[in-house]
Amino acid sequence: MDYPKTSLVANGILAVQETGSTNQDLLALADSKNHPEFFTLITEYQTAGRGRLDRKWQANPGSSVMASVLLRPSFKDPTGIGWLSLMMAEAIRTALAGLGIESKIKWPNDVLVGGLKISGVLAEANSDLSAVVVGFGINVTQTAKELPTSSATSLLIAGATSVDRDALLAETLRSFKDLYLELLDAGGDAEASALRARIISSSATIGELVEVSFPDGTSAVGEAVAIDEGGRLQVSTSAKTLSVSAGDVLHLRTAKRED
Ligand code: BT5
Repeated sequence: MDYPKTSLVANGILAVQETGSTNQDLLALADSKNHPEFFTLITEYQTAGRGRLDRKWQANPGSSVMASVLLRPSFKDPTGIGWLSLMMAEAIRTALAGLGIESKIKWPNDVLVGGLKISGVLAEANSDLSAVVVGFGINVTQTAKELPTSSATSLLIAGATSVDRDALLAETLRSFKDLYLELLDAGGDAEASALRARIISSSATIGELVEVSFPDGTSAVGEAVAIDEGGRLQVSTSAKTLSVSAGDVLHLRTAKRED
């Protein structure tokens, strides 16, 4: 498939029919320094699509938008990097709103429609943090049977038929670029760029009773009360307020309603 609209927004694109993982490929390309910021790698199918924590992202050929964008952040404030996944989720939310689909952001990297996951974002950096790749998948034409889990949904299921995947990707990148350049102008300070306020107003997680599962296997239950200046989720438990930078979040009231 061709991506003429995306070409106008990205700073160079490469669209491949199939690959292992666009994030993995773009991280490898980033090291050569030949590719500029906003260079975008797109594919129709991934054989080893990555989620966080060694999980998989699965989508059948041609069913989705799957792409990774290259950034070379020069924030004076390193907390800026913590915001990149949320920023892409907000850009996707904005692009979906343009199609008439209301969505919310589930901290740290999901976009939900009606409580179900329509999109996931994965930001990965190279070892010296000189390049960051932000990859995302948006489910477009999958039927319920074609989706990998019952907690997933697609634009088709949400009622948006005949979606132009090129236009959706172009709008997502346009919106991301605006947010990123604002954050850059503010030196990486999410407060000054109003990014934090915007993410909070789009959040499905703030105000929820959540169970956070940490990468070390421990977990905690509390109310998600805020997102701090570094993009970390603040969870108020009976003992103390936790500042969570990495973990999985289960919205307990929603999970109960779905039982
Ligand atoms: C994510 O991880 O949601 C990040 C997904 C990022 C995918 C993009 S595609 C382009 C780029 N290249 C890559 O290799 N990756 C990025 P996480 O929060 O860990 O969620 C993973 C979980 O989401 C899986 O364990 C499944 O339960 C679920 N899942 C997998 N495929 C899905 C899909 N198509 N729709 C909804 N949920 C899915």
